[in-house]
Order: sequence, then structure tokens, then C-alpha cells
Amino acid sequence: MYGIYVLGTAGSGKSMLTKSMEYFLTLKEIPCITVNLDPGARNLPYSPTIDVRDYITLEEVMRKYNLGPNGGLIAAIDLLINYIDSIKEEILAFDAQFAIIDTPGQMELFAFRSTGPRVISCIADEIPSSAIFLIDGLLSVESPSNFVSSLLLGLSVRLRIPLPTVYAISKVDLLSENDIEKILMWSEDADNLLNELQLRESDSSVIELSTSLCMLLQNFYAVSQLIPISSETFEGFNELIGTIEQLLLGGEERE
Ligand SMILES: Nc1nc2c(ncn2[C@@H]2O[C@H](COP(=O)(O)OP(=O)(O)OP(=O)(O)O)[C@@H](O)[C@H]2O)c(=O)[nH]1
Ligand SMILES: [Mg+2]
Repeated sequence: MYGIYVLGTAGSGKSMLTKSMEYFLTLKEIPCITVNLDPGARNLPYSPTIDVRDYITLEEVMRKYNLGPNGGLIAAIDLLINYIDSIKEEILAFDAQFAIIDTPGQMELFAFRSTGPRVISCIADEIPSSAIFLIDGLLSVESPSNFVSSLLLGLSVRLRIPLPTVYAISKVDLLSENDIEKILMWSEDADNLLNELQLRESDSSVIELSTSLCMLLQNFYAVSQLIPISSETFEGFNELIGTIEQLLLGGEERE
């Protein structure tokens, strides 16, 4: 059994990807299960095999501790640690090749507070895991600074959650071929990205910061591994799953 964590900014397409990966792997007769780790999830597009909401829900925590949605989610994720062993046992009870694990929209809380990474490492200690970090294609194409900030968020998460990670651009069925090419070019060529940023920005301090950030990104190996995917058309799914398998296998060979 391998774990695949689906991470990414709010609305980037994590739950849709969980649903579509389950469908895609099932078609290929690869046994998989889905796990929802979002206590505040509403109207999930799939029926999770294992659901954190069976243990804790955002509404319950908000009511019990008299909190609003933001404080409630922080508390819910902190409380999640109490149930994580049971969730892990539930996952291990299935004889599947992959557990696809959907994570909360406010990923910042999940990834940056101490309990978020603890929850992930508790499961990943026993189930070799990798992660997919989704970069919202629709938002990225709007402006290169959107793209850079999503990527930087992805790098911050990588610091806190040290799993082999593949970076994917989501929703490419909504983008033109030109737009996809443009984003890929930004990811492969830091000078191109910098030119675009400079074209749209007149503030010299922002340009200076952008230059430093682009140099940082240029040095980040994963930037050149952005995979464009669509959960509607399954574009990029073979490459995505192939890359995840390589990452997981690479991890085992190193052990
Ligand atoms: N066309 C298209 N729409 C998508 C795709 N992936 C997600 N969407 C849409 O984008 C919206 C957000 O998708 P979700 O899967 O709920 O995103 P999420 O990251 O789980 O959102 P949160 O859990 O709230 O952070 C929904 O309306 C989806 O239908 C895709 O590949 N193509
Ligand atoms: Mg979701």
C-alpha cells in the first residue's frame, strides 16, 4: 500500500483529482481507496472509503468550542491528531495498492501548524507516501505573480512535509494550448518568467524581489517537472501516476 497525498491551494482541484484518480486507477484495475482528511469538507465529489468526518467535523468543533470557521478549523486539525492512529488502522485494513488522501482547502493551516505535518508523518511512517501539489492553472494563467506565489507555497509545504512531491498544474482543460505552453515556459525558463513579471510590474522593489525569487525557483529541481493535468479529461494522468510510481520506488531503493 502506498499513500498519495493531494495538497494544494483552496479550490485548486484536490477533491476532483481524488475522485478522478480513483476512477482512472479503477479502470486500469489498480485497487485504490480514497481518504478524506478535511473535517470541513462539504459536498465531496466522491464517496470517501475512509472519512475524517466520521471522527470529527468542523461544525461540531465550532459549536462545542464556540469558534468561527477559521478558529474552528485550526482546532479541528489540532484535535485530529487524537484520531489519526484509528484512521491509519482503517487505511491499513484495506488491501489496496494506493490510498489517495484528500487534504483541507485551507492547506496553509494543515501544512504550517505543527499538527498538520504530524498527522501526515504519522500515516507516512507506516505507509510509504508521496504527494501531489496542485497549482491552479486558471489562476496561474491570469498572472505570473499568481504562478510564483502558488509555487512558493508549494515549496514551503515541501519544507514542512518532506515527502517526494510532484507538482501539477490543474484544470488544463479550461486553458488554451498557448496558455499551457506559457506556464510551462515560466517553469522551465526563469528569464522568461522574470521578463513577464517585469512587464507587468512597475514598482522597482517588487521587480527586485521577483528577480531573487526567480533565481531561487530556477534552482529548484521540481520546477522543471510541472505536469499539466485535467480531472475532467484525464490529460496528464498517465504521466502523473508514472512519476508518482517512480518517486515511491526511488524512495524504496534508497532505503
Ligand atoms: N474544468 C475543470 N474543473 C475542475 C477541475 N478540477 C477541479 N475543477 C473545479 O474546480 C472547483 C474546485 O474543485 P475542488 O476539487 O473542489 O477543489 P479543492 O482543491 O478540493 O477545493 P477545497 O477543498 O475547497 O480547497 C470545482 O468547481 C471543480 O469542479 C478540472 O480539472 N477541470
Ligand atoms: Mg476539497
